[in-house]
Amino acid sequence: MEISKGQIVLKWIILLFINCICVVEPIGFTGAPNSYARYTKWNACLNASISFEFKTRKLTGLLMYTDDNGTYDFFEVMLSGGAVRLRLNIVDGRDGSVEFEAGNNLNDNRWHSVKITRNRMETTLKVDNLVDTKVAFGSDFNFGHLETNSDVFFGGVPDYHFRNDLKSLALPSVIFHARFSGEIRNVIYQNCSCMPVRASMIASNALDPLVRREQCEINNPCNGSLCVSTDRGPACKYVESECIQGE
Ligand SMILES: *[C@@H]1O[C@H](CO)[C@@H](O)[C@H](O)[C@H]1NC(C)=O
Ligand SMILES: *[C@@H]1O[C@H](CO)[C@@H](O)[C@H](O)[C@H]1NC(C)=O
Ligand SMILES: *[C@@H]1O[C@H](CO)[C@@H](O)[C@H](O)[C@H]1NC(C)=O
Ligand SMILES: *[C@@H]1O[C@H](CO)[C@@H](O)[C@H](O)[C@H]1NC(C)=O
Ligand SMILES: [Ca+2]
Repeated sequence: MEISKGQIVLKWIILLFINCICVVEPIGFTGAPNSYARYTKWNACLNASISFEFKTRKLTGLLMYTDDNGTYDFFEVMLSGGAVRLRLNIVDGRDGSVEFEAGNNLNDNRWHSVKITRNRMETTLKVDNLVDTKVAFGSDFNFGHLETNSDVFFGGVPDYHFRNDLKSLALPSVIFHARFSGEIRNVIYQNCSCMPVRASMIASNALDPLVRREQCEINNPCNGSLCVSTDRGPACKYVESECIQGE
């Protein structure tokens, strides 16, 4: 009896210790000119989703942007006046864009989650527990072409687009938005597959040097399950296949 009690205490001490050395660092954005983080391509097929969490004290800033390399299609997620605003175009044609908005007072320096889910012509924006759903009418619901689509940018888009390659942006106005200042973590794609996966940052510029890599990227303790950064360290989350039977 005494031994097992001691073992339990020891277990707790070890657990606490592990938690203390595994403090999760999110990705820190300074809001400096030309600051951004570049993530792997999102395969935004007809029923894909993308989600992330952010934390900020600022009312405005570009959260996420990806497009089809200058033709028509784009996803732009802004923090605007403390609300999340999503603008997207998936139907070919300049006037096919749809706008969503959800949340308010999100500049409270607490974590907020954003999830965009596609279902053919219908897209849903979920911010924390608030949902906005819109339908894009048109003929072509494919998001560009996977081979030529851009990577996914968080916090800003690189300046080189501005200097000599404005034509390669489907939504050129994206370069004029304020850079995001705050933190972002848990960028997760449902990448045209049945299971959600963590996306990795592949390049960055002018990020906070002290807050650059999530613990889940440095040392992912989850084998098979999804690693999710929380304030107390990395957590392994069992995820169900998101595939709808018969779809
Ligand atoms: C994007 O478009 C530009 C022309 O505007 C082209 O030079 C470049 O190769 C394209 N990028 C990709 C990845 O296809
Ligand atoms: C998502 O899929 C695309 C295309 O297959 C691939 O290039 C990209 O690396 C994938 N991203 C992740 C996070 O798996
Ligand atoms: C990870 O899980 C697989 C099966 O799900 C198992 O075969 C493997 O041994 C596990 N690896 C570790 C390091 O736990
Ligand atoms: C998305 O559609 C593809 C092709 O129809 C299907 O294989 C996949 O299971 C679907 N994924 C989800 C999450 O419903
Ligand atoms: Ca399209």
